[in-house]
Amino acid sequence: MQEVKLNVPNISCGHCTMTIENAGSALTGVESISADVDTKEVDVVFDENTVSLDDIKKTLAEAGYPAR
Ligand SMILES: [Cu+2]
Repeated sequence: MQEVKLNVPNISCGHCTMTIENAGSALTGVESISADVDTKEVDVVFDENTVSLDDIKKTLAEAGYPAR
């Protein structure tokens, strides 16, 4: 299991955090995902044998929230 903190500059409200969390947790291998509107950070815990960090970043970008 691996944990990363992503910086996602365009988180602006609670709806954004919900969109990110829903998109991320729909990915197989993502154990937990939590977005913070104040810090604009997304904490992701994932199984690196099942899903790659690139896949997670791609999914978030497709949802409209590219990580920096
Ligand atoms: Cu928003």
